[in-house]
Amino acid sequence: MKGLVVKSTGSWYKVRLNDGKIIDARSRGKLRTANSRNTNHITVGDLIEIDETGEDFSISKIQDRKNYIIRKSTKLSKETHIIAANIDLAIIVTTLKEPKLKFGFVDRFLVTAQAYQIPAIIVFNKTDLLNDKEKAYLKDLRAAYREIGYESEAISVSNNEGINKIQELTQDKITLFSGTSGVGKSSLLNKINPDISAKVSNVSASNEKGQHTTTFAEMHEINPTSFIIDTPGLKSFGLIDMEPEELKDYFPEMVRFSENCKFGNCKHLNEPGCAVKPEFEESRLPIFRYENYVHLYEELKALKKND
Ligand SMILES: Nc1nc2c(ncn2[C@@H]2O[C@H](COP(=O)(O)OP(=O)(O)O)[C@@H](O)[C@H]2O)c(=O)[nH]1
Ligand SMILES: [Mg+2]
Ligand SMILES: [Zn+2]
Repeated sequence: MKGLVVKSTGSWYKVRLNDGKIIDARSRGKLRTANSRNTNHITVGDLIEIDETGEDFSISKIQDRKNYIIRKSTKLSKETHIIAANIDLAIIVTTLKEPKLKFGFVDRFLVTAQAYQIPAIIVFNKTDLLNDKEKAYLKDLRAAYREIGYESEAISVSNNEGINKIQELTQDKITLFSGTSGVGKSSLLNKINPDISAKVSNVSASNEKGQHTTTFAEMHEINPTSFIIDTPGLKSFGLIDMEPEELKDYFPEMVRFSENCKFGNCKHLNEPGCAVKPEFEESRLPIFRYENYVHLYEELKALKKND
């Protein structure tokens, strides 16, 4: 029998069989996939084979993954967690306020998606909370991301705005929802399919921090061909193992201009004849992206030192 892992709790897994039935299965010993590093744990999104012995189901094989996404347990930690596998689309859900926009998180996630070649889009939720000035700011921000190469949507789950568009985008796909807690991932899921009833947290106005209500990534069936993976409220999101020199390759706007740099290995920091840095400095590309690049570069450098 073949199935799709929809939830992983460590030793037990919820598996969706091809006929739509959900069963509990156990993993049998150590399983390896061909393209795994330290990520040979069964994860949400894995396509697996199942043996049935009496009442028991055990996972006997993981199919090779098309892709997978991991995160560091904490920013500077070496320990990695695999979040999900076989993702068709990554949606980073965020807000301008309640909670306040965390640029770092957005770009960090975009870098990760880029590194794994997973198409990514940004969804700005809670537009109902924005005044005219903030709406104008969001418009500029979305234009900046579009210029770089990332599409985005502005939605309001509360006001039912833009939900159809998200339904369209996620149809016939396995989509990963990511974003800090409190931005409305579970609310959006429930709106897309009211049968799901994912737990919605309360964001207290005083600290603007969402509560931590989801612990494990879980895949929800929207319809028999569309699935959405809700991820735990990630506070920090460490970069995957990569060389600091590699980071520039995951900023598509840098790749676009880098062929005009004097040096082939230009990191666009302080090298002479760099064609990329002036694009940001002279405002043809958004400077916040460059600042986030430098920040992430320093972080990767620091990680190397700790080795
Ligand atoms: N004003 C407003 N609040 C929203 C919207 N969407 C979700 N919320 C609220 O934001 C809080 C956190 O939502 P939740 O779905 O649990 O966020 P998650 O942590 O990302 O899953 C809840 O109180 C929701 O009611 C929205 O579009 N507008
Ligand atoms: Mg949630
Ligand atoms: Zn350069």
